[in-house]
Amino acid sequence: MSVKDIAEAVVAFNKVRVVDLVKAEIAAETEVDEILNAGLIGPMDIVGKKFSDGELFVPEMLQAAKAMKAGLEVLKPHFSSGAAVSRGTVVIGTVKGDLHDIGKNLVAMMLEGGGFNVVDLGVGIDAEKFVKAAVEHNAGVVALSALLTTTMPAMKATIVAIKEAGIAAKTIIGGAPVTEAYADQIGADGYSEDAPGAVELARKLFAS
Ligand code: B1M
Repeated sequence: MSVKDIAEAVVAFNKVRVVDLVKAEIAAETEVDEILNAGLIGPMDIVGKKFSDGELFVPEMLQAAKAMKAGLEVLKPHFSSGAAVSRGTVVIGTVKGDLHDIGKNLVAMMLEGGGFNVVDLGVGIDAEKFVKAAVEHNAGVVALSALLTTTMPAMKATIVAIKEAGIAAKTIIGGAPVTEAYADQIGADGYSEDAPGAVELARKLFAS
Protein backbone atom coordinates (compact mmCIF):
# COMPACT_ATOMS: atom_id res chain seq x y z
CA MET A 1 0.00 0.00 0.00
CA SER A 2 1.32 3.49 -0.92
CA VAL A 3 0.13 6.95 -1.97
CA LYS A 4 0.57 5.73 -5.57
CA ASP A 5 -2.42 3.43 -4.95
CA ILE A 6 -4.50 6.47 -3.96
CA ALA A 7 -3.55 8.20 -7.21
CA GLU A 8 -4.49 5.10 -9.18
CA ALA A 9 -7.85 4.88 -7.41
CA VAL A 10 -8.57 8.56 -8.28
CA VAL A 11 -7.78 7.91 -11.95
CA ALA A 12 -10.00 4.78 -11.74
CA PHE A 13 -12.83 6.96 -10.24
CA ASN A 14 -12.99 4.59 -7.25
CA LYS A 15 -14.27 6.89 -4.50
CA VAL A 16 -14.69 4.15 -1.88
CA ARG A 17 -11.13 2.91 -2.42
CA VAL A 18 -9.76 6.48 -2.31
CA VAL A 19 -11.41 7.03 1.08
CA ASP A 20 -10.18 3.70 2.45
CA LEU A 21 -6.63 4.26 1.20
CA VAL A 22 -6.41 7.83 2.53
CA LYS A 23 -7.58 6.57 5.93
CA ALA A 24 -4.97 3.80 5.81
CA GLU A 25 -2.16 6.23 4.92
CA ILE A 26 -3.19 8.55 7.75
CA ALA A 27 -3.18 5.57 10.15
CA ALA A 28 0.29 4.67 8.83
CA GLU A 29 1.39 8.26 9.66
CA THR A 30 2.30 9.12 6.06
CA GLU A 31 2.94 12.88 5.69
CA VAL A 32 -0.31 14.73 4.98
CA ASP A 33 1.45 16.78 2.27
CA GLU A 34 2.53 13.60 0.49
CA ILE A 35 -0.99 12.15 0.58
CA LEU A 36 -2.34 15.45 -0.75
CA ASN A 37 0.19 16.15 -3.48
CA ALA A 38 1.12 12.70 -4.75
CA GLY A 39 -2.10 10.89 -3.88
CA LEU A 40 -4.84 13.42 -4.64
CA ILE A 41 -3.61 16.47 -6.63
CA GLY A 42 -1.15 14.64 -8.92
CA PRO A 43 -3.71 12.31 -10.52
CA MET A 44 -5.95 15.24 -11.49
CA ASP A 45 -3.21 16.31 -13.93
CA ILE A 46 -3.30 12.82 -15.43
CA VAL A 47 -7.09 13.11 -15.74
CA GLY A 48 -6.73 16.56 -17.36
CA LYS A 49 -4.17 15.21 -19.84
CA LYS A 50 -6.44 12.29 -20.74
CA PHE A 51 -9.28 14.76 -21.27
CA SER A 52 -7.09 16.92 -23.54
CA ASP A 53 -6.08 13.79 -25.48
CA GLY A 54 -9.71 12.77 -25.96
CA GLU A 55 -9.32 9.64 -23.83
CA LEU A 56 -11.73 10.87 -21.15
CA PHE A 57 -14.86 13.01 -21.31
CA VAL A 58 -16.59 15.43 -18.93
CA PRO A 59 -18.61 12.78 -16.99
CA GLU A 60 -15.41 10.87 -16.26
CA MET A 61 -13.57 14.05 -15.26
CA LEU A 62 -16.43 14.67 -12.84
CA GLN A 63 -16.17 11.17 -11.35
CA ALA A 64 -12.44 11.63 -10.81
CA ALA A 65 -13.21 14.98 -9.14
CA LYS A 66 -15.72 13.30 -6.82
CA ALA A 67 -13.21 10.62 -5.86
CA MET A 68 -10.56 13.28 -5.21
CA LYS A 69 -12.97 15.39 -3.14
CA ALA A 70 -13.92 12.37 -0.99
CA GLY A 71 -10.24 11.86 -0.18
CA LEU A 72 -9.82 15.55 0.57
CA GLU A 73 -12.67 15.45 3.10
CA VAL A 74 -10.92 12.63 4.97
CA LEU A 75 -7.68 14.62 4.96
CA LYS A 76 -9.25 17.94 5.99
CA PRO A 77 -9.06 17.51 9.81
CA HIS A 78 -5.37 16.72 9.46
CA PHE A 79 -4.31 20.04 7.96
CA SER A 80 -2.29 21.80 10.63
CA SER A 81 -4.06 24.50 12.60
CA GLY A 82 -2.19 27.77 12.83
CA ALA A 83 -4.06 29.76 15.46
CA ALA A 84 -6.72 29.39 18.12
CA VAL A 85 -8.03 32.89 17.49
CA SER A 86 -9.14 33.99 14.03
CA ARG A 87 -6.52 35.90 12.06
CA GLY A 88 -9.28 37.69 10.10
CA THR A 89 -11.91 36.98 7.48
CA VAL A 90 -11.27 35.78 3.93
CA VAL A 91 -14.10 35.71 1.41
CA ILE A 92 -13.37 33.10 -1.25
CA GLY A 93 -15.06 31.85 -4.41
CA THR A 94 -14.60 30.60 -7.96
CA VAL A 95 -15.36 33.39 -10.40
CA LYS A 96 -18.33 33.84 -12.71
CA GLY A 97 -18.71 31.20 -15.43
CA ASP A 98 -16.37 28.74 -13.71
CA LEU A 99 -17.61 25.64 -11.88
CA HIS A 100 -14.27 24.12 -10.82
CA ASP A 101 -14.13 24.03 -7.04
CA ILE A 102 -11.54 21.49 -5.89
CA GLY A 103 -8.59 23.90 -5.81
CA LYS A 104 -10.76 26.63 -4.29
CA ASN A 105 -11.99 24.18 -1.61
CA LEU A 106 -8.42 23.20 -0.86
CA VAL A 107 -7.38 26.83 -0.47
CA ALA A 108 -10.42 27.41 1.80
CA MET A 109 -9.60 24.36 3.94
CA MET A 110 -5.97 25.41 4.35
CA LEU A 111 -6.93 28.99 5.18
CA GLU A 112 -9.24 27.63 7.88
CA GLY A 113 -6.43 25.37 9.10
CA GLY A 114 -4.20 28.47 9.11
CA GLY A 115 -6.54 30.22 11.54
CA PHE A 116 -8.65 32.40 9.23
CA ASN A 117 -12.41 32.77 9.29
CA VAL A 118 -13.38 31.68 5.78
CA VAL A 119 -16.59 32.64 4.00
CA ASP A 120 -16.87 30.33 0.98
CA LEU A 121 -19.28 31.70 -1.61
CA GLY A 122 -19.02 28.64 -3.87
CA VAL A 123 -18.65 28.62 -7.65
CA GLY A 124 -19.74 30.88 -10.52
CA ILE A 125 -19.64 33.98 -8.34
CA ASP A 126 -20.06 37.35 -10.04
CA ALA A 127 -18.34 40.59 -9.04
CA GLU A 128 -21.44 41.98 -7.34
CA LYS A 129 -21.70 38.97 -4.99
CA PHE A 130 -18.02 39.21 -4.05
CA VAL A 131 -18.42 42.91 -3.26
CA LYS A 132 -21.60 42.31 -1.22
CA ALA A 133 -19.99 39.49 0.79
CA ALA A 134 -16.78 41.46 1.41
CA VAL A 135 -18.81 44.32 2.89
CA GLU A 136 -21.17 42.09 4.85
CA HIS A 137 -18.36 40.05 6.44
CA ASN A 138 -15.86 42.90 6.73
CA ALA A 139 -13.33 40.80 4.83
CA GLY A 140 -9.63 41.59 4.97
CA VAL A 141 -8.94 39.47 1.90
CA VAL A 142 -11.03 38.44 -1.09
CA ALA A 143 -9.66 35.27 -2.73
CA LEU A 144 -10.55 34.43 -6.34
CA SER A 145 -10.05 31.10 -8.08
CA ALA A 146 -10.31 30.36 -11.83
CA LEU A 147 -9.47 27.21 -13.79
CA LEU A 148 -10.47 28.29 -17.27
CA THR A 149 -8.64 30.77 -19.46
CA THR A 150 -12.09 32.00 -20.51
CA THR A 151 -13.05 32.93 -16.93
CA MET A 152 -9.83 34.75 -16.01
CA PRO A 153 -11.31 38.09 -17.19
CA ALA A 154 -13.98 37.68 -14.49
CA MET A 155 -11.14 38.05 -11.97
CA LYS A 156 -10.29 41.44 -13.43
CA ALA A 157 -13.96 42.48 -13.38
CA THR A 158 -14.21 41.48 -9.70
CA ILE A 159 -11.06 43.36 -8.71
CA VAL A 160 -12.26 46.46 -10.56
CA ALA A 161 -15.66 46.22 -8.80
CA ILE A 162 -13.99 45.85 -5.38
CA LYS A 163 -11.84 48.93 -6.02
CA GLU A 164 -14.78 50.94 -7.36
CA ALA A 165 -16.81 50.05 -4.27
CA GLY A 166 -14.03 51.58 -2.15
CA ILE A 167 -13.55 48.41 -0.11
CA ALA A 168 -10.28 48.09 1.79
CA ALA A 169 -10.05 44.30 1.32
CA LYS A 170 -6.95 42.99 -0.45
CA THR A 171 -7.41 40.63 -3.39
CA ILE A 172 -5.55 37.39 -4.08
CA ILE A 173 -5.90 35.16 -7.10
CA GLY A 174 -4.93 31.67 -8.19
CA GLY A 175 -5.83 28.65 -10.28
CA ALA A 176 -4.08 26.53 -12.90
CA PRO A 177 -4.03 29.07 -15.79
CA VAL A 178 -3.34 32.09 -13.57
CA THR A 179 0.16 33.60 -13.31
CA GLU A 180 1.96 36.20 -11.25
CA ALA A 181 2.20 38.37 -14.37
CA TYR A 182 -1.56 38.19 -14.85
CA ALA A 183 -2.08 39.14 -11.19
CA ASP A 184 0.13 42.21 -11.68
CA GLN A 185 -1.62 43.07 -14.92
CA ILE A 186 -5.11 43.12 -13.36
CA GLY A 187 -4.05 44.84 -10.13
CA ALA A 188 -4.48 41.92 -7.71
CA ASP A 189 -2.64 42.31 -4.40
CA GLY A 190 -1.21 38.82 -4.59
CA TYR A 191 -0.92 35.53 -6.46
CA SER A 192 -0.13 32.04 -5.30
CA GLU A 193 0.31 28.90 -7.35
CA ASP A 194 -0.93 26.62 -4.58
CA ALA A 195 -3.02 26.44 -1.42
CA PRO A 196 -0.22 26.62 1.19
CA GLY A 197 1.14 29.66 -0.68
CA ALA A 198 -2.29 31.30 -0.48
CA VAL A 199 -2.20 30.93 3.31
CA GLU A 200 1.25 32.55 3.46
CA LEU A 201 0.03 35.35 1.22
CA ALA A 202 -3.04 35.97 3.37
CA ARG A 203 -0.85 36.09 6.49
CA LYS A 204 1.41 38.68 4.87
CA LEU A 205 -1.49 40.80 3.62
CA PHE A 206 -3.25 40.81 7.00
CA ALA A 207 0.04 41.81 8.64
CA SER A 208 0.69 44.65 6.17
CO1 B1M B 1 -12.41 21.00 -16.29
N1 B1M B 1 -11.00 21.82 -17.35
N2 B1M B 1 -13.76 21.68 -17.55
N3 B1M B 1 -13.68 20.03 -15.21
N4 B1M B 1 -10.96 20.23 -15.41
C1 B1M B 1 -9.65 21.77 -16.81
C2 B1M B 1 -9.36 23.00 -15.95
C3 B1M B 1 -8.77 21.71 -18.15
C4 B1M B 1 -7.34 22.26 -17.98
C5 B1M B 1 -8.74 20.24 -18.67
C6 B1M B 1 -7.95 20.10 -19.93
O1 B1M B 1 -8.43 20.48 -20.98
N5 B1M B 1 -6.76 19.57 -19.86
C7 B1M B 1 -9.64 22.54 -19.10
C8 B1M B 1 -9.38 24.05 -19.13
C9 B1M B 1 -8.66 24.52 -20.38
C10 B1M B 1 -8.39 25.98 -20.30
O2 B1M B 1 -9.22 26.79 -20.07
N6 B1M B 1 -7.13 26.30 -20.52
C11 B1M B 1 -11.03 22.22 -18.60
C12 B1M B 1 -12.21 22.36 -19.36
C13 B1M B 1 -12.02 22.72 -20.83
C14 B1M B 1 -13.51 22.16 -18.83
C15 B1M B 1 -14.86 22.33 -19.54
C16 B1M B 1 -14.98 23.57 -20.44
C17 B1M B 1 -15.10 21.01 -20.31
C18 B1M B 1 -16.37 21.00 -21.17
O3 B1M B 1 -17.46 21.13 -20.67
N7 B1M B 1 -16.15 20.81 -22.44
C19 B1M B 1 -15.84 22.39 -18.34
C20 B1M B 1 -16.07 23.82 -17.84
C21 B1M B 1 -17.17 23.90 -16.80
C22 B1M B 1 -17.22 25.28 -16.16
O4 B1M B 1 -16.47 25.53 -15.23
N8 B1M B 1 -18.03 26.18 -16.68
C23 B1M B 1 -15.09 21.59 -17.32
C24 B1M B 1 -15.70 20.84 -16.32
C25 B1M B 1 -15.03 20.08 -15.38
C26 B1M B 1 -15.73 19.15 -14.39
C27 B1M B 1 -17.05 19.72 -13.86
C28 B1M B 1 -16.00 17.83 -15.09
C29 B1M B 1 -14.60 18.92 -13.33
C30 B1M B 1 -14.65 19.93 -12.15
C31 B1M B 1 -15.31 19.33 -10.94
C32 B1M B 1 -15.16 20.25 -9.75
O5 B1M B 1 -14.27 21.06 -9.63
N9 B1M B 1 -16.10 20.08 -8.84
C33 B1M B 1 -13.34 19.26 -14.12
C34 B1M B 1 -12.03 18.87 -13.73
C35 B1M B 1 -11.93 17.90 -12.57
C36 B1M B 1 -10.87 19.36 -14.38
C37 B1M B 1 -9.38 18.96 -14.14
C38 B1M B 1 -9.18 17.55 -14.72
C39 B1M B 1 -8.89 18.95 -12.72
C40 B1M B 1 -9.08 20.27 -11.96
C41 B1M B 1 -8.75 20.05 -10.49
O6 B1M B 1 -9.63 19.89 -9.69
N10 B1M B 1 -7.44 19.93 -10.18
C42 B1M B 1 -8.62 20.11 -14.96
C43 B1M B 1 -7.28 19.66 -15.52
C44 B1M B 1 -6.13 20.12 -14.62
O7 B1M B 1 -6.22 21.09 -13.90
N11 B1M B 1 -5.06 19.43 -14.68
C45 B1M B 1 -9.69 20.61 -15.85
C46 B1M B 1 -6.97 19.66 -8.83
C47 B1M B 1 -6.93 20.95 -8.02
C48 B1M B 1 -6.40 20.69 -6.63
O8 B1M B 1 -6.05 21.83 -8.70
O9 B1M B 1 -7.87 23.57 -9.10
O10 B1M B 1 -5.58 23.78 -10.16
P1 B1M B 1 -6.41 23.35 -9.03
O11 B1M B 1 -5.94 24.10 -7.71
C49 B1M B 1 -4.57 24.21 -7.38
C50 B1M B 1 -3.91 25.50 -7.87
O12 B1M B 1 -4.38 25.91 -9.14
C51 B1M B 1 -4.14 26.46 -6.74
O13 B1M B 1 -4.17 25.64 -5.57
C52 B1M B 1 -4.48 24.29 -5.87
C53 B1M B 1 -3.33 23.39 -5.40
O14 B1M B 1 -2.90 23.64 -4.11
N12 B1M B 1 -5.32 27.32 -6.71
C54 B1M B 1 -5.24 28.51 -6.06
C55 B1M B 1 -6.58 27.15 -7.16
N13 B1M B 1 -7.32 28.22 -6.83
C56 B1M B 1 -6.53 29.07 -6.14
C57 B1M B 1 -6.78 30.31 -5.55
C58 B1M B 1 -5.72 30.96 -4.90
C59 B1M B 1 -4.47 30.38 -4.85
C60 B1M B 1 -4.20 29.15 -5.41
O15 B1M B 1 -5.85 32.14 -4.30
C61 B1M B 1 -7.12 32.71 -4.20
